[in-house]
Amino acid sequence: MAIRAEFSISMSSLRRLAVALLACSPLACAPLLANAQGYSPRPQERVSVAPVPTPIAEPASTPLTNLPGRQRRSLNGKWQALVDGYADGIGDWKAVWKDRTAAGKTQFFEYGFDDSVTLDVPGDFNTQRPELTWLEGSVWYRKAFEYDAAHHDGRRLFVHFGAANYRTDVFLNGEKLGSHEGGFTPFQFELTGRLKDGENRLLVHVNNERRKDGIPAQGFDWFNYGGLTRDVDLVETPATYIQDYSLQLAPDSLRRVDGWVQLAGTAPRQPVRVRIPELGVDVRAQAGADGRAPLRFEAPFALWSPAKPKLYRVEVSTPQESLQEDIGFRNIAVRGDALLLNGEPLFLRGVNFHEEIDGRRAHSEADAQRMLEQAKQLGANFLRLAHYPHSEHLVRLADRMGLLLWQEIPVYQGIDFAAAGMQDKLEAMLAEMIDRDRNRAAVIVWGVANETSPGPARNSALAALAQQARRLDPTRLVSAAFYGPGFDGGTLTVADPLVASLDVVGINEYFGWYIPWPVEPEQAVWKPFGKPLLITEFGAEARYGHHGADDVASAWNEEFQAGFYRKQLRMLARIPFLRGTAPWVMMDFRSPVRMHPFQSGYNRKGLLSERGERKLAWQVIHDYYSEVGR
Ligand code: GCB
Repeated sequence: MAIRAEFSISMSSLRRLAVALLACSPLACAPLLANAQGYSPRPQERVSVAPVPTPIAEPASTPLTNLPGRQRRSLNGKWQALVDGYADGIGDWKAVWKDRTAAGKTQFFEYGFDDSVTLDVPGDFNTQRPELTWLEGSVWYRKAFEYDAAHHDGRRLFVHFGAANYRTDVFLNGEKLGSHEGGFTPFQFELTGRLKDGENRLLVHVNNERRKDGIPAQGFDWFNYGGLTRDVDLVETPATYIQDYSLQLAPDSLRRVDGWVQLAGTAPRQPVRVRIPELGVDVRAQAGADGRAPLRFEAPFALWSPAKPKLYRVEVSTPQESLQEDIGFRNIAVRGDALLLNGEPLFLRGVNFHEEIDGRRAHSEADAQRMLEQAKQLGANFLRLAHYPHSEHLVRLADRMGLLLWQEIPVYQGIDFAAAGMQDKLEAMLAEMIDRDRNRAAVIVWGVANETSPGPARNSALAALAQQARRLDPTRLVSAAFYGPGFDGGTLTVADPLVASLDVVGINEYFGWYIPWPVEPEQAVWKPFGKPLLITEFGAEARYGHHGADDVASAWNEEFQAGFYRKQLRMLARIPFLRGTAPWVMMDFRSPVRMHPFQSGYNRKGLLSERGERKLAWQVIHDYYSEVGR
């Protein structure tokens, strides 16, 4: 399987060249050739302009959780946009970030937002204008908003981004607020004290070039949608505010919450109160100098489960602020190789999803609704969100619809674990994912990696991440998806030191597609891990509407794919410690590395076509899920 990783990287470089030579408009080709150094004119032209200081990045504040429960103003909608082919505007010379307006007829700036195109936020930029289809480069976004200083006196204001892919620099009125790296997790900057009365302008530079030291790195099997892909909000808080809280059942209990509330601000020693009126819970605690208020209480919860996704209205308050949201209470645990939900054995009838719908990055609650309904129709109770945190809308909806989730960070295949600063980036990304969703009952597994190869730097990095996940959230399971098993002395197993650090083992297993069957399915013997096993991926390609014999893989037909799954299920039925399966994948999805004529830029392992048409394999899995674990 390691060969597959290299293959996809070299194929993607080839794709870039092919695209550059054959398909691009000059605009889209530019970033393929750029090395992001930026273009500068000849030195004598420079001297006539006063040097502009390089903006200094400031650390972002920790993103606020429970955004829907806060006082906020959406900045979604049309943003003015400039396409910066060579990522030239970020430097001191072009300095697009200064958002200058020419004074008089003799001053010229070679950029301008006033008559620029607009892009919808949220939304990837690639699918909004044909000339941006293949863009892997920089786009500048601008949005003006009004601020009334008198009205907001004593309050704090933050600009919060649900996600932006991949690297983002944010400026307010020509001053840098900070930068963020990572395409799928929220981040924010504080605006307090920097706002003008009246009109203010936010400028956001988003660059989606794939990077060798990125997470994910340069080779991955999905479309690299760039831009402001999720909601943008202005959020207002009191001077000392509720930053986050954890209200979940303790790992060893079906009644007890071991939680905390975290305050941030200048006066963190404040009384804190948590109420769940429906249960008569009214708990008070005191935050210390670090703003942390630990709390513990018991209540006769009706436990959340896929069959009954009960949510309680919870109120968290301080004397200055009161936040409400709906929270479910459930317990997920591992005992030996058993997986237990609320103390009962659980089988995960799963399916994998990418965050894509109608050939674009999905981002809204309506998108999530369509995706989750498909999972329900299949008979699934579990989704693996591949290969990055999906939008908060989807996670909250899963809470309401009773779907369990595996959520992972995009630690995918060829990560350069030894790169400078990599561990910090990994830890920041993991924390951003956990901080956003730690109160969502639906989420039961934090995934720390997908298909990474053992080695000293990787082993220690991922073991540390697994520990960090437990430290940040002791109420959920930690896992990773491994390259599919080796055949060792007659038994199938994964020999990887990382297994020891995980609660659950995930295996991506492609016998009959990438890997010839090592034995007949009925003869396959799997070595126990002493932990639950999930087959986190298995799948084969078929183009919807193509029919033929079920034993001819090269025909890419539906019968072959359905037969592939039937054969797989014969093997899976014989693994005593199997606790769940997730076919790869729910829907065909865009992937530039897929170059077979039947693929034409799509990974075609979907049970559904990209338009939602059911392939024969859908019925095979549907039938299986109407029986297994019921
Ligand atoms: C995998 C990867 C997934 C790919 C899939 C495939 O193992 O985890 O991202 O899309 O295989 O179709 O090759």
